[in-house]
Amino acid sequence: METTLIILKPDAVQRGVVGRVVTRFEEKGLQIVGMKLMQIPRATAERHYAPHAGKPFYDGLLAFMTSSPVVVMAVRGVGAIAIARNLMGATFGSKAAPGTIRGDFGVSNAFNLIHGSDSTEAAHKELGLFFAPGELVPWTRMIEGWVYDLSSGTAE
Ligand code: IDP
Ligand code: MG
Repeated sequence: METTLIILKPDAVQRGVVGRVVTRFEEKGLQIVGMKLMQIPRATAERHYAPHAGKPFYDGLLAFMTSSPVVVMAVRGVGAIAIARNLMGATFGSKAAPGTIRGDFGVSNAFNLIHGSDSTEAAHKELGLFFAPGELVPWTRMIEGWVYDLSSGTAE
């Protein structure tokens, strides 16, 4: 099982598509184990996007991400990091395939609705940036045995 950090960016909140985007994760079978509305402090955005520091789009990205509230989610499942990235689609809305969140909801390069961690290391770091210990809720999902084949003893 993996847990990944998802951010519904300011454009998703302002455009009123939070519910429709969250639904995609629920419908897929991923489990929400953390969720909150927040305005990202500048220092948190800088740490989150540190790998992009110095790139031409970095300053604009920080301004965008701190400009208006976001919804942050912790999402759990077998292979959740890669599944979430596939649900999101390619980085630029103009290039993202139909059927993906970015492909269906946006056309912009920067305003692409959603962030998802891209590796286990990134997920660990980013979950720690946005959720305090105790804010993640490890609840038992009663339909687990219909989302996964549990007959071998592990979720498949
Ligand atoms: P990702 O979000 O698909 O992982 P990254 O390359 O990590 O894409 O870039 C982080 C974010 O920075 C993107 O989601 C997008 O909002 C923004 N971004 C990336 N490249 C560009 C660009 O060339 N122009 C404008 N914004 C960009
Ligand atoms: Mg990235």
